[in-house]
Amino acid sequence: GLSSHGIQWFPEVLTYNNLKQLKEDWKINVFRIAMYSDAYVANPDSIKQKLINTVNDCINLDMYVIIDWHILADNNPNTYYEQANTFFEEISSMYSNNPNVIYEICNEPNGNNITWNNEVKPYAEKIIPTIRKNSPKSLIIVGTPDWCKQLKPVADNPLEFKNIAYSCHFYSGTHGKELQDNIDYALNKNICIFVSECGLTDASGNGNKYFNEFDSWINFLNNKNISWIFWSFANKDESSSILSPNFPINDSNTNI
Ligand code: DCB
Repeated sequence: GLSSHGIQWFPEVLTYNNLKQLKEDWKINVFRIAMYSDAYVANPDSIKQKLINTVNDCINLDMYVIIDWHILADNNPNTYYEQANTFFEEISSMYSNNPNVIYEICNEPNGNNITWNNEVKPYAEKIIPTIRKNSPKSLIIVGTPDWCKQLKPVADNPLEFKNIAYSCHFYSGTHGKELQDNIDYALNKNICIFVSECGLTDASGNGNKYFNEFDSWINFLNNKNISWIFWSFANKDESSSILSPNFPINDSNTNI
């Protein structure tokens, strides 16, 4: 699948026509909507409306759609816990029991003092019941510490809910065997891993493109039946964007 960039920055490319081409020509079957938590908190109504429009487009195209509460600069998922809880309460009652919709409750917890046991797991233990009350069987993806690379503490102390996947993110210019070993460690403990974001640049989302390293990552994931989503469907002037900066975003006849 593909991930949007922050929908507060690149909303224009998220049209029904573009999503349809991604499904029919690019053969994606899942689209991730990155809704940055700090942008949502600053401007909830308009950001949420853009998210809802895109979720509906993906459902109408019969794709999976991931609603990504994209924490990043806020490091700790508990920073905006109240807002996250209200958001997931509302959105999961709106899409109650819809099998297309997948919930990703915190993009990338990060920072040296943000641990699985003390910060991320307690957050997940509060948000998951909020979603499950409205939509008992929905798949929920939970972020892991250190920008979704620290899988061992998770595998040693997993959540006690069903239908949970844990996210692992890689950028092939920066991350390699060490992170793959973490995935193997988790799989050996029967932990479900979902690569809800990855790229072929370095971890900044810019710089050179590392195609060979990316291909070997995809072989690794395919061998283990792990789903992956590419960052990003945007026309930002950076090497992780799949559209060029001069992509004609306002032309509904454009072929991607
Ligand atoms: C993740 C974030 C995602 C970020 C990409 C590339 O961050 F989930 O939001 O996207 O990976 O860094 C970038 C955009 C830029 C934007 C920037 C800030 O491409 O256009 O300016 O977000 O919003 C990661 C992933 C891994 C690591 C670090 C970061 N890592 N990070 O392993 O160190 O620092 O954001």
